[in-house]
Amino acid sequence: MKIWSLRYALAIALLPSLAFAQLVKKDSTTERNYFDENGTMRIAIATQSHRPGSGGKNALDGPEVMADGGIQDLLRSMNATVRTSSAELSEREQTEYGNWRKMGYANGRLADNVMQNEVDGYFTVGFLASCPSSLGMLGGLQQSLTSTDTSSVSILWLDAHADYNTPETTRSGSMGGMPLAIANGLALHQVRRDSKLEPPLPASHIVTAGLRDVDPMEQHLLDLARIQNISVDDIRGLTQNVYDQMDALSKVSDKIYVHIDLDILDASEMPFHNYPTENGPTSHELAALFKDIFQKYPKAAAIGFASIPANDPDDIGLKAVNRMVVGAVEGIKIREGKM
Ligand SMILES: [Mn+2]
Repeated sequence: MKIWSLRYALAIALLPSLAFAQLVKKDSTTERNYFDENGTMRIAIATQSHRPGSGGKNALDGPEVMADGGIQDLLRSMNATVRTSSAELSEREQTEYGNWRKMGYANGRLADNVMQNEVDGYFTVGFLASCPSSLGMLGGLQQSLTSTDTSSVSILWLDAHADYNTPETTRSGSMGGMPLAIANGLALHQVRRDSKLEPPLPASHIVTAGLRDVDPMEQHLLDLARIQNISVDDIRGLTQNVYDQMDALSKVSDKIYVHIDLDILDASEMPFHNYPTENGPTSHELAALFKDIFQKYPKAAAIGFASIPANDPDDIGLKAVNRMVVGAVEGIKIREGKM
């Protein structure tokens, strides 16, 4: 008798605080801040090593090289705790014979890790084997949101290429040229769903940046969808267009993923990428952009990089990646008053 009444009393006493906890939990944007009570930033490095094809002309070395290329010590020297995860296929998934299906599975595992990082209050830095891994980054951010009613993630896509081809418009047949179209729900729905991105992103949740090598049919699709672009000159000059586009993404979404194909860099910093492209921004200019974006836009929630070439003389590409990660982290520290 006595125990029962004690239980009731406890339950009644706890009810208001439980209800309050629920309310607080719903507001994910104010709850998230990536710092512990001592002001130490929590950063998670998430690697995903599976790619949809052979990797093109040059094998790209990518995720492990980026994760073990000095960035962890660099971040710790900036008063951060760093943890790592890698997206591992289950035994059943490993038996899958199809490379595209496997890509979706690997993205699903990446999505699990990114979601856990968000739940635990860790800022995710993705080191990715190729651009289709961006679907797993988006999937993880979407899964971390408390409501499944809307697609509240958006993407800033920095790349010399739009990667907005579909199986209809592609000339190469490479899935590496399709991830943004897949994220937008134009094609390969099963890959997107395996990446845990459902529903897809509306076109208004997508902004590209630094494009300078777009296929004509791909450009037609971009024009139809009215997808906005931040030019290389906008990046260099931090022009009003940067803020207009970031304002637009902030307005329609709860979490913004910043994705970088390293071939956005000028060929002088990425000489052995599969598709080196001239007239790109430098890593210094991009680091300044990321510092500014992550400082000014609290919804900017993760950053991911794909991928550095195995042939990287003097670690020039690796140093560029580290510089850009530091830029983003500095921006977050400023926005949270920790710098
Ligand atoms: Mn590219």
